[in-house]
Amino acid sequence: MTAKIISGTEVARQIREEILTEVKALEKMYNKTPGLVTILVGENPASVSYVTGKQKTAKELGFHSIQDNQPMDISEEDLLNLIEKYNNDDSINGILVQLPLPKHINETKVLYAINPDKDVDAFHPVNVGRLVIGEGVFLPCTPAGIQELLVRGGVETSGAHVVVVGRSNIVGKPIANIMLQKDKGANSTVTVVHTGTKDIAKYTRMADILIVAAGRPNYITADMVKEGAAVIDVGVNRIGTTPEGKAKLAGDVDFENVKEKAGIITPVPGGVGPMTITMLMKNTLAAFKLSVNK
Ligand code: L34
Repeated sequence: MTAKIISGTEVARQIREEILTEVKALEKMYNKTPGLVTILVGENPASVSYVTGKQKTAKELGFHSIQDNQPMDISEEDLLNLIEKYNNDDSINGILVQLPLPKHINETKVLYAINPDKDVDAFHPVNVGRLVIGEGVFLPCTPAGIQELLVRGGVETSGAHVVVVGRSNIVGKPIANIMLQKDKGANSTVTVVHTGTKDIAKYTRMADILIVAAGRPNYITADMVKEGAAVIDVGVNRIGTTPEGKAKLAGDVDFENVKEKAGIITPVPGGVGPMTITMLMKNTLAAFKLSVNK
């Protein structure tokens, strides 16, 4: 079987159109648009690329958007003060601090500092807790994008066995929690495998839906995938440079071989990545609506 390829770029474009329509209507009513600040510490090339994508999309949607670049050696205290400034800024509905942060800064402390109502990443423990009990206001962007790809890709999730590879706070843990909710686009049986798992392939071969966030290029090979499975590749590995000097990207899935076996598959680039950015816009719009309805 040759898999149907779900284009995240295409699905993201549709969702952005929906967001733009709503933003225009809200602007007429309230004479303002959603405000998003993305804070970038240092100049990690991958982070620069992702944050640039976020800002470009926010501008296209008519958001009030600010890119706040800080030097690699900013102190933890100064970063916390900066977050406090945006917590108190009424024109800002969403605050995103791009991860990873430099080692001298305590990431947990930074995530705690963001007002949960402006936490469009949904990384604050309050939002993590809400998600776990099924009361999520914002869903973390990458997992929300994955769920949306499954739904719009026509994948039946109810009763499906979802196997998640990786247990990060950004992807693995939240997507596992989302998929097990008794909810539309979820209601799945969930298994999480990770570096402590014995015989990972034994589990991946059982997956109706395989979600891979391992951070290892071409880690999932065709023999690890069940015939007809839906395979969502979250990995964005930089494996070199193209002759034009651009970063060469590879997913965590051996796409060329796995696509001959899977029923549905997402590419890298152009799969989950663009969805992550678009779900950030959706969350910022939701935060804006919360603030105007207060
Ligand atoms: N705070 N930190 C915070 N929030 C997030 O949601 C993220 N993440 C992850 C890393 N750190 C974060 C992102 O934004 C990963 N991530 C992300 C965002 C966008 C893309 C990939 C990862 C993306 O647009 N990927 C493109 C290729 C971009 C390129 O060429 O570099 C794609 O098509 O996959």
